[in-house]
Amino acid sequence: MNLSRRSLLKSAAALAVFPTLARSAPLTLTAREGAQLIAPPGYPETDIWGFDGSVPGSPIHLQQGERVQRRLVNELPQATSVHWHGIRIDNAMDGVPGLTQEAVPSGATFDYDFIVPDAGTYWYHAHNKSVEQVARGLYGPLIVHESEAPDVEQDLVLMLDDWRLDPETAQITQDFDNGHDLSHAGRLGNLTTVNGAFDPSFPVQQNQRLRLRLVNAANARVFTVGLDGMSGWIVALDGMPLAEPIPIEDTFPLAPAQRADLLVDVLAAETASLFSQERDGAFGLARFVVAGQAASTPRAGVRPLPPNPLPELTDINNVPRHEMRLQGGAMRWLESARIGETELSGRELAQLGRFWALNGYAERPDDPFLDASPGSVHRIAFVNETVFPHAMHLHGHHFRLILPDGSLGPWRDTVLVERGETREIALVTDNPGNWLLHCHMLGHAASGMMSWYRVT
Ligand SMILES: [Cu+2]
Repeated sequence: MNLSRRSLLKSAAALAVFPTLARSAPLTLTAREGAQLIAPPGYPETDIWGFDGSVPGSPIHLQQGERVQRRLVNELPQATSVHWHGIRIDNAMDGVPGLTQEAVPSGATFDYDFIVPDAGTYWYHAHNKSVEQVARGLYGPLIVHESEAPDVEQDLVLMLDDWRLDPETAQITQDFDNGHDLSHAGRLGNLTTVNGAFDPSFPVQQNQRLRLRLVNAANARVFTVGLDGMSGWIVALDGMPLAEPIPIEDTFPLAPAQRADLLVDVLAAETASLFSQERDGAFGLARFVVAGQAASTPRAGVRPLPPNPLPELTDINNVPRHEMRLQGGAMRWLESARIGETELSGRELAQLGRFWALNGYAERPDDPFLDASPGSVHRIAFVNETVFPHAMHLHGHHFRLILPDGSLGPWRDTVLVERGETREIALVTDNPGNWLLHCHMLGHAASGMMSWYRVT
């Protein structure tokens, strides 16, 4: 083909007139209303808000090190944003209104563009008015695959949620700012789902090995997860592989926002199940219906997943230790706390819907809780002075738990701090930016448990 200078100029002009045709159109993630059967069969569909109109929202699957590009399109009647939970991300893409970006108004868009450095099980969710928006269904899975995936027959993402529905209409009750919930355990529901469905079933074969990627997307419920008819190992927590997989011998807690990757073998001849053990008994979350045999015996043993490129963190002696006291809530009512530099009484705070505080602040303070230089090591002690558990989440970094004997435990991004307990963590602040630090019981975050730290 022989292009004249004139036709070259013409095509250049065409590119200028239709620039979007010259580039590939961005992939979109549309936050919008939808309807879905959440409740058991026989109930009407529930009106939800979802990414691309469903709950969970569109799954995002990538290879480790790949780039995520999504144009958030907000078709909701409220401003929103997206937080990519557990991704050690570029700060500007972290999705926190007022800290890393402005909330995206109705009808507007925002382009997210970042690299995923770590393989594992992550999730994304709305981060504006989260107590309402996540409760309405604005979350989805973000799965980053290892270059060498473990040998399994099925890789299943199971997003656990807890809904408060009107038992007559199956519609979401809209009491998101209910003071009783905010000041107690948070918004606990009356219906649990996996992947937006009540008691779903998955076809399996006996002696199949499954990877179960559990994600707790609930506002406030700590699931106490157990397996029946399956046995196996926890191989990753909050996305990060365990150096030594933990055999599952009992139930284990999965707090809001936490993830656990399991490798399990199906032992049952008919039905296996995933359940949650609550105070008043166990209830089923999902069933695994067995049809046929994959092998005559289960596989032997398990190997750890390949490690992620986390910073070196071995010596935590002689590093600064920062205390964060978790305060307030029912039965430990705040006497006073600050909003900005104004000290308010507990009564005044309650009138503003504030029931909790972190180190005396009932709102994200102007100054960071921790001002860290890049690459420095810090210990944070969460001192729970309340009578409720809290799931403390750091944006931007994973941290290591410090075990009671002082040794370093698994990497996590969310730590469950039980009532009256002190949990210590250690981290290397290697990711510059302004990072949120908050309770992931979303009602607690909305009513005071918000702070932040800075790496500059
Ligand atoms: Cu909390």
